[in-house]
Amino acid sequence: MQTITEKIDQFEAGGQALRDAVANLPDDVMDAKPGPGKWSIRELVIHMADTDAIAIDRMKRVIAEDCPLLIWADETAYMDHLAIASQDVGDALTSFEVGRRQFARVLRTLSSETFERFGIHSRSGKVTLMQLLEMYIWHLDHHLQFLMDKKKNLGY
Ligand code: NI
Repeated sequence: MQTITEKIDQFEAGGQALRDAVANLPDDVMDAKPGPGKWSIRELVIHMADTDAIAIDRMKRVIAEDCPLLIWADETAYMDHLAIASQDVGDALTSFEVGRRQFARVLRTLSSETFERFGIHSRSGKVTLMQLLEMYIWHLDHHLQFLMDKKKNLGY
């Protein structure tokens, strides 16, 4: 089983993993929609940055506030309404990477008891800091699998 330190390292390493996954891909590949899943690789990267902004905010609240309410976000509505095509993939990668690097510094200072603190998600109920950390490590792995399969289907 992974230690807390190993989980934090894995969370932080996600920034480089996402960057490596899209390195040197031409624009037409970034925008193609080959499946699996309906998003292009560009949309997927923007989704990762958008979701991590929410993820890190949730974890900050659980650390700093008592039993905070964590509001559900509709990822499809974000994709439909937030001008994804106008956003920059390079900036999304930087935002994702810097956000994780900076927040990993915070996580490394916390006691193991702090990882048992919790918030209340508006749809799924009680969730601990440890569960949130594991969820967002999983979230990147989950989408990286889609990304790799999309690349393979485009001959990359
Ligand atoms: Ni997702």
